[in-house]
Amino acid sequence: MRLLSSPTSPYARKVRMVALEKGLMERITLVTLNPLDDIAVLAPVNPLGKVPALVLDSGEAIYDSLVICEYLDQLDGRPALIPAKGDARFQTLTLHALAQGITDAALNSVMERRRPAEQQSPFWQERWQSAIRRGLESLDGQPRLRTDEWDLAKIATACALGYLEFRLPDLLWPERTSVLQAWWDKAKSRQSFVETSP
Ligand SMILES: N[C@@H](CCC(=O)N[C@@H](CS)C(=O)NCC(=O)O)C(=O)O
Repeated sequence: MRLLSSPTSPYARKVRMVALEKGLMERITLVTLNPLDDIAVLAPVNPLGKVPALVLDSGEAIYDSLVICEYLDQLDGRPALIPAKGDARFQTLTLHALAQGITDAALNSVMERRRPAEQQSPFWQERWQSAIRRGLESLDGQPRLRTDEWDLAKIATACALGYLEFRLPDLLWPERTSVLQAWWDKAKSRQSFVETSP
């Protein structure tokens, strides 16, 4: 399998963490590219022009990051990171959506800050940054963060916080996020997180 990836993409990091957690990296060739500069390579695989994208040995392409994580999770490697069914599955996917939504808002905010000042929208910046603040406060209240096992939701949370620390450290930490901060202090030393550092 070939994983089209960029070293700074929080979405690609999530996929790489899943592959590491499941012991699947030996089956994956990492193809590092820049989605903006290397669109000629990326678009034939993912018409949306985004990383990550996974190309199977059959030539079939899989995207986006959640679908790739699901694909890797159902290969042989252990442990399972997304529960197969029931309440646990939807709790994990919802918590993943929360972490992913924080990442989406952070990425939007970063891209907006790179535009010429006169073209930037204070309205959207405020909306994205409010979503990040509320999202972090919501993560802080999640009982999952008090458990030891890792799953896709925790991986996505680590990637969201890692991206904020990397690109928007001023948005970390809002008030009332002490549980999340304590969790983050430990999560940062997870091997799969360390190995995928941007
Ligand atoms: N929902 C997608 C988001 C992927 C994404 O936005 N990747 C960024 C890099 S961090 C990208 O490739 N951006 C290029 C573009 O939007 O044109 C996923 O989860 O994989």
